[in-house]
Parts: sequence; structure tokens; C-alpha cells
Amino acid sequence: MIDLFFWPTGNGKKISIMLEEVGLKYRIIPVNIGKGDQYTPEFLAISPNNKMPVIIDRDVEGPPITIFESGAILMYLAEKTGKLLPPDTRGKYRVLQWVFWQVGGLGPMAGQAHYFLRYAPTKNEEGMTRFRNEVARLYGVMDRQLGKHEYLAGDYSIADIAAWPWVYRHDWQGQDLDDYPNVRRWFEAVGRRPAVERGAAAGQDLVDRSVQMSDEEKKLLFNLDDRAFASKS
Ligand SMILES: N[C@@H](CCC(=O)N[C@@H](CS)C(=O)NCC(=O)O)C(=O)O
Repeated sequence: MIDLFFWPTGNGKKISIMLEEVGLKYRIIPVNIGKGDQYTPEFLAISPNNKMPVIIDRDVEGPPITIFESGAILMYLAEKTGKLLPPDTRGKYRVLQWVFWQVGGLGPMAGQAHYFLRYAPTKNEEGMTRFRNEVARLYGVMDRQLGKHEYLAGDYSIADIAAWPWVYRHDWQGQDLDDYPNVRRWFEAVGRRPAVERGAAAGQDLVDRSVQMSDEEKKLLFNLDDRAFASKS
């Protein structure tokens, strides 16, 4: 049994989808990042960067294995099960370069787009333009790759699982999939996988998306102080 410290966001869903794909038993331990659960001493002890997802695997020889950072967790689960990451050097790095591209590029840039286009207390045109354009560039990169290959690294792999939950929020990033036909084809194909459907639905009951995030929640989640709200009308 794997303990998954989780909140239903793009980074969390990478891991619920992966666990569904590889068929490992898991239980969700909610980390309400809008309420500050990520700052408790117990959570910081397993996640020093105060972010979820984190897993604890007790089904191992010796002491339990604890891992934070979604890319590292995806690699661990792939290696543990021998699924969705080829074992040979060529195949493994063909996949890992796209996993790192997502974790270091698409995720952070799309996250900033979510902030400036959706959550920022004041409208900042420069931030909105900068991150909408950067995400557009990254979707262009994906579109070219997916024009040549069925999946990001050839066969379906952890690279697709890393990217899919972020493309799911393309509208929050100011992107229209009509502009990226290969991304659309891939997004729909991945979304039809039963394990992806199950993993994407995981923990949905934890949040009520009809309720707007409060200023206090924004302060916690986006590391803001009162100055960020000063010019709010
Ligand atoms: N690089 C990390 C990013 C994880 C991350 O940004 N998690 C967010 C939610 S999507 C979080 O826990 N935020 C809480 C906070 O920043 O206080 C990963 O890939 O696991």
C-alpha cells in the first residue's frame, strides 16, 4: 500500500494517474494546500519544499521509502513496477528528457499562467502576456513532437502522464487546442484511457470549484503578502 499525500491539482494528478496505470494499491492522504496543511511540521518532515505530491512506500525491504517531487515519484513507480519507462539507456532517456521538460518547463510556466490569468489579486498585463506566450511556445514544442510521434517519447510513458494533467487546464493558460491539432489528438487519446479517467477523478470531492479562493488562501498558496492586495479595487 502506497500513501499518497495529495491535493487534486495538476501535480497531484500525475501520481494518482500513474498509480492507476501501474495498478498499485494506494490511499490518499489529503494535504489541503489552501488551508496550510503543507506547512505542518509533520508534512515538512517528508516534503521540505512544502509542496505535494509525496509518497511513502512501506511495501519495501527495510525502512519505508519517502519521495517528494512528482518527476522523481513517477520514475520511482515506473522502476518499481517495470512499466511506462523503458529499461534500456536509449529508451529511458528518450522518456526522461520529456519528463524533465515537463517538470522544469511546462509545469512552472503553466503554473505562472494560472496565477497571472486566473488568481492574481491585481491585473498585471506584463505577467499575463509573458506567461501566456511562454506556454504557447511550449504547446508549439509539444505539437511538433506529437506531429512526428503518437506520444511524447514515442510509446505511451510517464512523460505523457506528467504532461497530460497540465494540458487539461489549457483554458486556464489562455490556450486553444484548435491551434495545436496534434496536442488535441494526443490529449483526447490519453484522456480516454480508463486509468487516466480514474486517476483524474481521484480526490475531486476534496474541493468545491464553484467557490472562489479567498484572499487568505491566495496568500498561503502563492506566498503573497499584503502588498499584493494593496491596489485591489
Ligand atoms: N516541482 C513540484 C511542484 C509541486 C507543486 O507545485 N505542488 C503545489 C500544488 S500543484 C503545492 O503543493 N503547492 C503548495 C504551496 O506552494 O504552498 C513537483 O513537481 O512535485
